[in-house]
Amino acid sequence: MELTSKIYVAGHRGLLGSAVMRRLQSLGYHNLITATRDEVDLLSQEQVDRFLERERPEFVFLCAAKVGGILANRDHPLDFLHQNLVIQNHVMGKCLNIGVKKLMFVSSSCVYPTDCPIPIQPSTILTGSFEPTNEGYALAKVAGMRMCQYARQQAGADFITAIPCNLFGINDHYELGSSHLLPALIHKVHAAMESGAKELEVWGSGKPRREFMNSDECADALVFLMNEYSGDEPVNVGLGEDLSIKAWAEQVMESLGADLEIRLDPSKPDGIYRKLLDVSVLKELGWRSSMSHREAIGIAHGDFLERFWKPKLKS
Ligand code: GFB
Repeated sequence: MELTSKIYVAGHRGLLGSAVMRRLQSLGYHNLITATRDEVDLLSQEQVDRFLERERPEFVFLCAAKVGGILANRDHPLDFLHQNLVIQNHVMGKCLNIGVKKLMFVSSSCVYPTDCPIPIQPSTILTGSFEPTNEGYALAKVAGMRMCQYARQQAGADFITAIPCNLFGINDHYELGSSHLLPALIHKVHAAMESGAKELEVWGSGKPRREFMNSDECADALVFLMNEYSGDEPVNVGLGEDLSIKAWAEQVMESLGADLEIRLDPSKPDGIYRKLLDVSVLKELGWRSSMSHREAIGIAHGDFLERFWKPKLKS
């Protein structure tokens, strides 16, 4: 990409899309196009077609998606399958039609089979069944990844896929019923500190392991890949290390300065036991992470206070 390239970030208000915007802007890219949901509803083929026909971007980061934590995914598989298929088909279909220079599709580590060797390599996609709690979302993401590969093979289009690990950071969702693990822990630990509660409720057995990365770091890797990688194979994006759910709870308590007793709630699902990504390709290409967990939790806590907690106290 040139600094003057016309770049469309789909989903620019979301956790990852907003981080991609910040990264592009900080690097000096200044011809960025965005559209809010009110301006262009990505669920409408007509609106997407009109927008892309008019704007004709050269590069596209497809970050727009319906996302949620384990309960939201388990309880609304229809929405996760349908909305994600529709959004990605509309954007990728029209981008093929107008002939963009390059498109990056953002997938998810939930595309991997429940039972595959750790660390997980992209070659294991579709070698086994999906984790049931996120099957709808995973099916949509696998379809998007295959669409990128077929677009390369059949149409000669430079469509690539990145597969990030679990993310958290600025513009995350903090509602306890629908959020992911890290924003939920930050919410619960902060609320307990404010109320003087002594316990922290942690769902499931506390034993599964998760790889969580700050969204700005992930965005840095995505912009790097857009410039450095053109290939058929999806590229994993992560840190190459994971922690147990219990260890994450302890890490959040330590970062926020809390000392609570963990109370496990076995009525809630554990989900997949482990999904640590093999990030050797990203490393071989030259990308390195630079943020500690403590720093990443501090950034997310600041976002939680500004956008969620303080406005809630005022209302
Ligand atoms: O981030 P998360 O919701 O989603 O993490 P997944 C779920 C894990 O954290 C389970 C435990 O083992 C939960 O039992 N956990 C403990 C909690 N306490 C909490 C809590 O308060 N809230 C939440 N949410 N979890 C997602 C998929 O799976 O992975 C998405 O649902 C997406 O589709 C994402 O692909 C990458 O890691 O299980």
